[in-house]
Amino acid sequence: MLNRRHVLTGLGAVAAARVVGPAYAQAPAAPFKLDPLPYPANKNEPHIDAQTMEIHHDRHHAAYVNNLNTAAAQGGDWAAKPLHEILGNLNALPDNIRTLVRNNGGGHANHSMFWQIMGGSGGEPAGELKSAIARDLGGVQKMQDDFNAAGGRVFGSGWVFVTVAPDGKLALVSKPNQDSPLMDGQRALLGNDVWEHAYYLKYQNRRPDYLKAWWNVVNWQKIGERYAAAKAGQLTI
Ligand code: MN3
Repeated sequence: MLNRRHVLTGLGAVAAARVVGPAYAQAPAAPFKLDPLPYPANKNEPHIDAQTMEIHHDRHHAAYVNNLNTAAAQGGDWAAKPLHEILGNLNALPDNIRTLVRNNGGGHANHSMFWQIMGGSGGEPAGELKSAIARDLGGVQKMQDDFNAAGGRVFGSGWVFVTVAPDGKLALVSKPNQDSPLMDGQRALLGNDVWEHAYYLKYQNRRPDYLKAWWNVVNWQKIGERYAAAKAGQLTI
């Protein structure tokens, strides 16, 4: 019996490893590092230009990582925890670094998710995820319309997310600055960055055009993997 149980456990672990991609199998802990873009910077052309991708990843995201490490270097046990746990317990942080960690830890988590779900060719999700979108968000077209409208309503800088609960339930949420659904103990299935740095070179003040075009570079296969990981309790960031 013992052997059989070990075999089953082993198979379960292998299956889970296949479902859960390496970038989000385990949320990172300090020292935090900037992973390279998972595709060339021009992969999202013509919808998102290579220069925007490079500046956004190599400078903006890099700055969040550096600032988060600066906060971690000030000491405390908190930095040994995985990022989703840190962001889920901001109140436990020392007062003098809480805002620094909120802004830069949120920025690191949000952008780590963001790169991963782009680099695709848009279209439509499949299978269980498509059914969940129909059930909870009124279908793909309505989800995209509502998401774009929410993105247009963000005043100043922020994000729009579709969150996923452990039971697979989806919801649309927008957040200011670099706040993350992780701060509410939730998980982001997908999200779009509506800070001007995400689109200004190509779209200037036309944020609605950017929001609409962004769906052309979404990678539904990756998002489907994130959905499966969330339902398996293994989506961290
Ligand atoms: Mn950004």
